[in-house]
Amino acid sequence: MSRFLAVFLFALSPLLSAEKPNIIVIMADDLGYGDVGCYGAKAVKTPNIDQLAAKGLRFTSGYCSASTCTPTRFSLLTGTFAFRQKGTGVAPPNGPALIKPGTETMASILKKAGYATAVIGKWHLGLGDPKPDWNGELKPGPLEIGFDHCLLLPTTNDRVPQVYVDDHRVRNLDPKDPLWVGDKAPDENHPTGITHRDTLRMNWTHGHNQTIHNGIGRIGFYTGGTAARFRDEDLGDAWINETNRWIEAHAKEPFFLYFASHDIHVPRMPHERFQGKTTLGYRGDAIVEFDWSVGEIVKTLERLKLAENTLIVLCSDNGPVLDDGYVDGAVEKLGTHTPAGPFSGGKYSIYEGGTRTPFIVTWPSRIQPGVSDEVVCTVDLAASFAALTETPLAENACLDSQNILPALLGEKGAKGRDSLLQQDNNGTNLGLRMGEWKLVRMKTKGKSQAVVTMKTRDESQAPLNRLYHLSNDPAERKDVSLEQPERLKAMIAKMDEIVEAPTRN
Ligand code: NG6
Ligand code: CA
Repeated sequence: MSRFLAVFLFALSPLLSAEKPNIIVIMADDLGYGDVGCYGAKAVKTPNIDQLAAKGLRFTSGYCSASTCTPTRFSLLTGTFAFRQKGTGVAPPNGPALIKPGTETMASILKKAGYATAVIGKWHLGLGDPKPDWNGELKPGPLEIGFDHCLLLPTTNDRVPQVYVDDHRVRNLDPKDPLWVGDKAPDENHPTGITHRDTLRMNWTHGHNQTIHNGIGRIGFYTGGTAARFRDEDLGDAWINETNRWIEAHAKEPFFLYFASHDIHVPRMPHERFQGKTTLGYRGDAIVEFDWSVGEIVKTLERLKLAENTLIVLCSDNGPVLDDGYVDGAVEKLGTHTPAGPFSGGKYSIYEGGTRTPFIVTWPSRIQPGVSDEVVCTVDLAASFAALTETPLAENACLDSQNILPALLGEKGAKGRDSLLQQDNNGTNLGLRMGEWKLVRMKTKGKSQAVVTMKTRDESQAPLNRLYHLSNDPAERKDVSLEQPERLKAMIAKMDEIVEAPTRN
């Protein structure tokens, strides 16, 4: 290359390929703001996550975009709020691929930027069109929207089937024992969590009483694929083994890994070596397993001398829940632990506990350690990574993703979001944060919405629109909408504006 060309290229791109950081998004499942040590947890020790926070930026206002899994993951990858596309609530076992091929995603952006890309862990964004072909090619899926490789738990582990999807195929599937998945029992003798409840090793409280696998009732029915089925206890190890293998194979090129742990979603069944590690039951033990995974990833990066130039974002897909359908001790053994920290609500809720979660960003060679109070959200990672790698975004792509890279990197004076919309599962109920103010807009007065630090609050008399001052009242207990009619009006108008039109800046 001529010197001129080199100088020209250098001027054009301050981030030459050698300097491009590797990017790892570690997304926990149902991990609450108060569930880890560096956010105040005492009953469970998370040394690896705490170490990450000590070396990077710990956000006190880091959010996921929805209070359930599928919509948060949809908007994480597409940079567009899930409520803009119908059918993006919690995906069923035979649900189709929700992100259509050709959609710009975090993975396709980084692939264009020259990254090797992979997703390892829980998918829960549907496979196939119009439904998954479990015995054939499972596509479209991650490989059709920018990932080079995937090893997946196809839905979520309380839903069938318990098999790994390796690129386009179910791993270890014996063609002589085809896998069948359906939403009705295949025959009247099919054992279920209802007919064989006394054989279960983890009882159910609601739902989760259809096909039984590994002594645990699930949502949905399946038969066959016996050799392909995994043990719940082995999931954490499977993700780490694959991660180590994949990172080693791509150590010499920039890579992007979306590491989607299943911890600490139900059924909580951590590996035997983590069982009993906390006083909180399997929910706490699964947090320890998650923390172990984080430590293993960091260790691998250090061993391969990649740690300095790897940007890691650690986040969660929604807030915490105790009883999510199984009897696993989470309720009985809670003690004084506060999974949502100082906030109200949790999973399914539009209160802060539903979406304000641990959010840590590290990049040792670039980020100064510290704590940031800037408002940042998982929906913004797509546009921010596009900016980081200088990849232009198409007009119709990542419609709600704002480039907040300087705030994510903790640059001096850098601002996060001015306003942030939050949705529940289907976007029926919405929240809007603007500075210290929070508008909660209910369409329905659901019981699950009204949870104060995991306890039910009677909201039968509450108005549908409520206003809270978050620094005075982080638990959103004192509605000030009557005292602040002008502010209420302005925030409702702002919410309408965001709902009607995308918000990319
Ligand atoms: C709910 C399930 C819950 C969990 C959730 C999805 C019942 C009664 N409840 O419908 O257990 O699976 O969906 O969780 O079936 S998420 O984190 O993947 O969004
Ligand atoms: Ca979740």
